[in-house]
Amino acid sequence: MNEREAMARALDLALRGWGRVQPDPLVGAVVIKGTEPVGEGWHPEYGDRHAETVALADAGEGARGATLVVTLEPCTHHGKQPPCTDAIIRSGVTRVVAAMRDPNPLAAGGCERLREAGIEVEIGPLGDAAAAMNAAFLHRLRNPGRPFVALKLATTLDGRIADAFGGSRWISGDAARDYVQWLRAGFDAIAVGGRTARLDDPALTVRGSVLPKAAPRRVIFDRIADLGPHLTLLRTAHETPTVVVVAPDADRTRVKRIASTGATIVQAGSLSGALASLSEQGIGSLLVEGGGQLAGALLAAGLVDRYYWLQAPLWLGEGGVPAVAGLPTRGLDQAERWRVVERRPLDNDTLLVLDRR
Ligand code: AOF
Ligand code: ZN
Repeated sequence: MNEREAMARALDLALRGWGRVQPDPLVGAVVIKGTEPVGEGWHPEYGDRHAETVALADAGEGARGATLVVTLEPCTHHGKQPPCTDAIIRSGVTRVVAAMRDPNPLAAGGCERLREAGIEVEIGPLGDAAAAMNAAFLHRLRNPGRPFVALKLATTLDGRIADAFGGSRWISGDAARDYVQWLRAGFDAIAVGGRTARLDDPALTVRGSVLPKAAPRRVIFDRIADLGPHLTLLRTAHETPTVVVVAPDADRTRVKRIASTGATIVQAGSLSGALASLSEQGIGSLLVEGGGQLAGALLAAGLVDRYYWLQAPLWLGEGGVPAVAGLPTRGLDQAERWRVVERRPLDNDTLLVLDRR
């Protein structure tokens, strides 16, 4: 196993913390001696041990003279855990390879600290993959005023999310649905627009292989506050916290009826105002699952950071419901181009993960 392979392994290990570590980052680490892996670990849970200390403990005496390969620059601070740099220096590791620096000012500076102690440090291998994995963590440090917003849409080849007859449930296959369950676990909240809440009556709960440390909250964007208390999201608002975003001039009686289900009401005059309020309520990452109106409005306002596109191999034609509505017309020379982060087959469907440049 060379250092690059060790970093790829460390990234895989880091993902085992998905759903358990937010708002802290996913981190994985591998200790190699020559080309022999002698220890590995990951940050398993918010507040729990850091990846480096787990990997070093796994390596034991094997760490002496070895190389520590880790997906994030080791921390220097006393937080919920002691500084990883101290553990690394004690371990006898002589070289550290980190995929990226830690932009958290509280934890940063590990690189310098280790070099002062005579340890060789390299930063950078697979840095893009490490950054993509921790996009929400990085967003929070750069832009704490609004949540990291990801849009997830399962569409047909012709970009439809429902047929002309109201059917929208089974566009993608089982593997794509399992993936969405996994995806949800890593977000602070899952959102839909009011129309989708009324038509699909979704539960937006996590029912997959990862049990999130805290169940994601549910958010409904419904300016007109036209949500009946029988909707699943409102019926279960006492079990799983639910936020309803309404316009300041929404009908008072309707708003009261929604509030009486136990849902929290957020009044906002704009989408960016709504996101700022959600962020104040502790929602640092939001997965938006449609519908087309909400998706289009967020995209048009430049408020989507990441796009998870599940494309299913069928088409529904002109009468089908478009995945994204109301985007302004663009010429090719002006079109917003997104960066491909991941591309993966999920049985017959295709996952495409895109980031805004
Ligand atoms: C590492 N290795 O595995 C992780 C790091 O409160 P604490 O002590 O858990 O520190 C959290 C901060 O430390 C977090 O915001 C990030 O900057 C860094 N996380 N650092 O060396 C790890 N999870
Ligand atoms: Zn640490």
